[in-house]
Amino acid sequence: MCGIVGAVAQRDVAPILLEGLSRLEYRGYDSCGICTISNGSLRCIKTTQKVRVLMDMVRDEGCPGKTGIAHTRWATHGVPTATNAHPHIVGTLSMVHNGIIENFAQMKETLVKEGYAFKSQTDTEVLLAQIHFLHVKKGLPLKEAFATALRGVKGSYALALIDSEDPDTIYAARYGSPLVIGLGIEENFVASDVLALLPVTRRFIYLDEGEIAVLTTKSVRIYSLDLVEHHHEICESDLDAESISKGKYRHFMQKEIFEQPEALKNTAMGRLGADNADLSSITGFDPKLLEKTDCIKIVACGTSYHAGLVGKYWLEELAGISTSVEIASEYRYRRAVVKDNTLFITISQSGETADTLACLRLAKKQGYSASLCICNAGSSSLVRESDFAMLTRAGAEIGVASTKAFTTQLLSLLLITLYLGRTRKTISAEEGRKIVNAIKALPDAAREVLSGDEKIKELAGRFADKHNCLFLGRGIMYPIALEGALKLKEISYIHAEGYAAGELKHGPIALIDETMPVVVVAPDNALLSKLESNIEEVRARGGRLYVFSQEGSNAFKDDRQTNIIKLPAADPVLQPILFTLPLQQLAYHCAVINGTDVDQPRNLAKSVTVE
Ligand code: HGA
Repeated sequence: MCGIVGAVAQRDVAPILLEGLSRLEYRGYDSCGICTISNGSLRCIKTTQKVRVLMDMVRDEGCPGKTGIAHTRWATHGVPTATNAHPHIVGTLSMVHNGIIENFAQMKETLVKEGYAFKSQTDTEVLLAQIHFLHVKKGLPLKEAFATALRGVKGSYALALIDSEDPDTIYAARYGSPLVIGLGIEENFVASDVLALLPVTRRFIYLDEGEIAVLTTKSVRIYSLDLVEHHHEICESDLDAESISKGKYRHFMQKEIFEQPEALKNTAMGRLGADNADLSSITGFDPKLLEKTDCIKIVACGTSYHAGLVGKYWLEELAGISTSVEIASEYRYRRAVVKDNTLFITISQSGETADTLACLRLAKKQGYSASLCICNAGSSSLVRESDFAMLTRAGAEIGVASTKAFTTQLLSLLLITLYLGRTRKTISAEEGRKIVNAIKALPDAAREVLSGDEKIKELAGRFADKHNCLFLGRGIMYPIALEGALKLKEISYIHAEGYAAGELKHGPIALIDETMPVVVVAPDNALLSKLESNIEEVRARGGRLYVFSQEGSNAFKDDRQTNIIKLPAADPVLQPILFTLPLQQLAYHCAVINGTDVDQPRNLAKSVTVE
């Protein structure tokens, strides 16, 4: 969501800012803009089109200046128009913002009485006017005006602010939205993600919640909102600038689908013993605390929530631990009852998902025994604020629709289950060895499944013109059906619903006719015969079935109504991971056929940093 880039340098900053914005495009946005300080005045260019159009505008219209800020916006307040796009300007001040100012309406009312008029419908312009009011009308130096205004904010923000009367300084701050400072030589930067700054630096300072930074070419100083100076460690990033190239692939999502064998190998690397998982690489690992877990609460959003649902099946069945899974945006607004020795697990690709992060903060006051996050971004807020962090090691995921982040989350949950099951002796040494061997075989098994891409592409040809689709699964494959449906709707815009197959007759069966494709995730497992009955119910009503089965299974027969897609047989514990892969490929190919923007589907953002 929203990308922020800022630079103060001894060279023109527009190329740095625009390159940074294009590196943040994957987060999803609806408009973009840039503002530099040029000869003592502000030069601002904005558009509702893509960053490459902004680049053309900057080339044609010119945007010189050694200090500047830029932004990709994902609208929360006010429709996506050039006027509502950031940077906003009030007087000599210009600002970009990620987040939501919840009390902007009250602020606006007071400011209107003070004579302020607003060009945009955004909350951001109101906050900027408030800073301007404190600075210009109340006479506070800009740093104090900035801090004072922020102390009065209810909501969340990452901000970068410049003043054409103070042309060598950027003021930045964060609360509830990510922001990182990049350190150069005689130049300094600010951005919402390190990826934006990798071409110019690898040295970063991560701002904490409620901190302000003042950047010049010579220094970076950090303060609390009360303006007490803070000192931070400098972190060296090991990501390289190439981590965001598509390589030989047409889309990031396609690349990321095919990276899964490697990503899964990385997730498991150094985390397997002979018959158990070795979790010592978990940040803050404390075996005693983990072992006394009696219950688990998992909280997440979207695809990560589906990973949590799979985790519940594993944790209850294999480790015998009572587990419940909740959507973060629901959990945070209800009163939860927490039993003794309950471990709180959050799952998020970016580690900045606003609702999930808010739940973690809430959970700390609710009496959980500890918090563990499963996350792909090692320097994210979720990782920094959790007691334990299990990094999924999927590598940068750019496509908005999550693929490798999901399967590596699943593997992380399986490793945690194995560890807890072995220590609680619900998994025997022999079973443990079998799971370890299955995990070792997983990258090759995933590669084999992915090699069926051409077949899935052909199948997508029969799907892409449909308007609705059902995905069915039972047991641990039910969340995989949910995830398959989510993937399809996210990127191909085909309306899809995932259902527990046993629920069919309680409602959705009314939708079945010959125009409705029904995808069934049907590996050989204990529930297969139950699933076969559900499939018969669909056939009897003329439904068109696409059944993902496995080699060696005699359960289904190809006929006029039924298409069988066989996956290589593999250890049952791997089924949720392996059966996810063709569903990702199906969604991808449907989206390509339908000509949608695969990596940046409409209205979606990669890192959902607003609630
Ligand atoms: N509230 C601001 C910024 C939105 C945002 O952070 N999106 O990710 C606006 O609507 O412009």
